[in-house]
Amino acid sequence: MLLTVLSPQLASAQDCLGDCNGDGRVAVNELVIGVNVALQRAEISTCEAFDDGSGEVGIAVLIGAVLNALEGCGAATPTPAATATPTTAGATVFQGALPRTSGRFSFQGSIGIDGADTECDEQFAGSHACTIGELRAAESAGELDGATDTAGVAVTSFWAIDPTRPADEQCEVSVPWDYATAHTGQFADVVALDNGTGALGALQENAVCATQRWVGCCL
Ligand SMILES: [Ca+2]
Repeated sequence: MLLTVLSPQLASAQDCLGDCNGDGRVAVNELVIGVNVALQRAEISTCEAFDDGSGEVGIAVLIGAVLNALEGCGAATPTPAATATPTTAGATVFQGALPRTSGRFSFQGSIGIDGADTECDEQFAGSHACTIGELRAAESAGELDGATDTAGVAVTSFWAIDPTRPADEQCEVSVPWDYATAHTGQFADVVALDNGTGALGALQENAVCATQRWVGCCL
């Protein structure tokens, strides 16, 4: 959460940052709303004037709103706040990985993504099995270099979970990711990870579900 607040996000153009009711000035109670959204005590929908497009309230937006409150709307020229260098320990997306598994995910007594989600949440509180989109976001945030699983093994590939892909590209027989053998046309997408640089490779289609890959855990 802290890193989320500190993440350097420029506010997009707003008529007046922090002016929830559109009356042309930022009142103290409006600042309080912004702080509450930043602390995740309130939804961003409570006051869209704090939304910089990320759906969250970053510190730069809060500072901009305070400037507007002190000096009037238009005073704010939001600049990035102190940057925090993401690490896996304090990462905003990628939290770690479950041990390498076939495409028949079997965690917490449950086959498929549900069990993987539960296991991720247990190992990395609040997390779920990463989708490929989340892995790409983690890559962009520099969170994947040196990634290890819960056994301390270096991660070098991931199952590329993407619910929009066809079922037979998600190892799916009865639930997504429940197919482990190699013989009938059930495949999956996977992506390689350069563990040294944290760079993901291109999506590789038609990987056999019986092969072993990792499942990332993301927030
Ligand atoms: Ca107002």
